Amino acid sequence: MLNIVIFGAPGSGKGTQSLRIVEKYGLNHISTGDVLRAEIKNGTELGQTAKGYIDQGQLIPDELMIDILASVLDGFQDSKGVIFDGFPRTIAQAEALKKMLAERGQEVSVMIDLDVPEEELMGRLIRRGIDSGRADDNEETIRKRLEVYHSQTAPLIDWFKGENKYHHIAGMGSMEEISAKIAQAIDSL
Ligand code: B4P
Repeated sequence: MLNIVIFGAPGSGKGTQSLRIVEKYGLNHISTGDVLRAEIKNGTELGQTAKGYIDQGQLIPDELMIDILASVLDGFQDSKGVIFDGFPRTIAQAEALKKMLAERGQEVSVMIDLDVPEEELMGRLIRRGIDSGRADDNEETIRKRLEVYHSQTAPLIDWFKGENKYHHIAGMGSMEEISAKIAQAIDSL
């Protein structure tokens, strides 16, 4: 089982690279951002709750996110492994993931940290906002998301180092160059 956590600040390339890893290794993919956006699009109660947080650049409460993740994970049958894209984003989520996988006799194989300078992140997300109209890709909300990343999500770097699962990748360069570096890290596991 290959269980990969793809990690990084907003706009670091998690979603982009996850799709490439899924294609190359045939893994299941959980993007918590995509799950929430689908709920918003379908106008569900969960979507309405999530929208309030996402539009403010805030994280959805841990208990809610952990329940969502468990139900998506339970839906995967005969899986070769999973790529966790955008989860965990807090220490509480990381601990919950460790427990959920342990209950299934599994563990995280590696956490890949896509490290991209802040000016580049801002530029990428503003461009995506213009192209896609994503409501949270505007300058004010991006700044808030970056603050939340530094205060609540970046501490996971040390947490995964403590678990001996951390792998740093410099996330500047073409999408192909970054995919090649990620594949090298996965193939060396
Ligand atoms: P996500 O959908 O996870 O969004 P993200 O972190 O903003 O983007 P990502 O990092 O995947 O973007 P990508 O690089 O692919 O989360 C959205 C919101 O949902 C969060 O703010 C939060 O509110 C909520 N949420 C999600 N998960 C949660 C959780 N676990 N707990 C609580 N709340 C949660 O793409 C960025 C752009 O860069 C794209 O346009 C792409 O084309 C471009 N790009 C990618 N690689 C590039 C490269 N090498 N060079 C140039 N451009 C590149």
